[in-house]
Amino acid sequence: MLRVLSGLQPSGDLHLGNYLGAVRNWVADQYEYDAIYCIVDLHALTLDIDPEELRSRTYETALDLLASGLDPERCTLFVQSHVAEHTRLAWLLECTATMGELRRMTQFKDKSAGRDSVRAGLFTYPVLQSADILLYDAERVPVGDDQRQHVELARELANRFNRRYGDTFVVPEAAIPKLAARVMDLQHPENKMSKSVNSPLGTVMLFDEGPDIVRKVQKAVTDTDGEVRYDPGAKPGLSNLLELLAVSTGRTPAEVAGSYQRYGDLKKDVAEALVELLRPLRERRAALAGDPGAVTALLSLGAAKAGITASATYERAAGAIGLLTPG
Ligand code: ATP
Ligand code: LTN
Repeated sequence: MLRVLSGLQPSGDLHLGNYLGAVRNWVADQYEYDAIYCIVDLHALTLDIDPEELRSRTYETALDLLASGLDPERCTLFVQSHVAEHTRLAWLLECTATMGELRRMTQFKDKSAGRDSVRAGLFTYPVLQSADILLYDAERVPVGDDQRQHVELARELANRFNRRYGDTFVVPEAAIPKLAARVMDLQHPENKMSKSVNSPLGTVMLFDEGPDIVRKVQKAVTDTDGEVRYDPGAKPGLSNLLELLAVSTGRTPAEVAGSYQRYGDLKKDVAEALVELLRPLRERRAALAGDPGAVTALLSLGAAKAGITASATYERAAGAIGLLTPG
């Protein structure tokens, strides 16, 4: 069965972009593939995060993912730091990657811009991500559009390692959705909706109450030409709304655009569709929050399962690169 792997940082509450660009597709993939999903707590250390907050967010992220529909009977869900091979393989890959290729990573450029002190981990972040992927022989990596370059790097490192040391890694491919691969901020539609940017009105959180979702959509920034038309370049705000309605109702943005004359009517239907889309998630989360022990137990089971594959791949890579097998 085809292997799928993806990861999510426990760096904040989930938003609609995370759900539509990634997590919703993870849920679908668990029914078709051998699916492994990882809460990447080590990646969250690349920016400033309070220790207590990291701990609680890691747990909350697990709850969010389960509420989104991940089913531990159908997929493996675990915390990255619970499987030591991620950092062990990352070192072998750091000795495969070059400074030049890491310097070209746009996420590094964005996240380091304007800071006078940048953590070395932020620079090597994409190498750890490559380790996450390559450890599990993943063929498919479902992510939003912003991760395209990181998955490309994982492909490049896998190929380079295989050429140098013999066939060791499966070469992965990004699976990026056709719609909603880049959900834009409702207030700043030229930017992607993001966990690490403070834009409360522009970001629809996955567990926002219905009235908050309605208010945010009503206040969404559009344009003044008054024509309902799908044109992300010229009309980013309106096109974002059209995409949101299209993805929630299984149509294309152009089809959706054809059914509206007025921005106000479109906004009303977008808000309604999002409230309905997210309602079951909110209900499931409330049910899960009552049983923290069950979630922790499930994560440790996930790590044990993931660890079996991870250690086999690591041993293979360590052997290929010439590390002496411990006796
Ligand atoms: P940050 O913006 O702080 O980097 P994030 O919101 O991008 O955080 P991540 O944990 O880095 O969150 O991303 C989890 C998944 O969600 C990734 O697959 C990413 O591609 C996807 N994703 C994030 N933002 C969006 C968005 N606005 N639209 C579509 N997909 C997104
Ligand atoms: N860098 C990703 C999170 C991430 C990931 C991964 C995604 C870490 N490891 C492995 C896919 C596969 C992000 O910021 N969204």
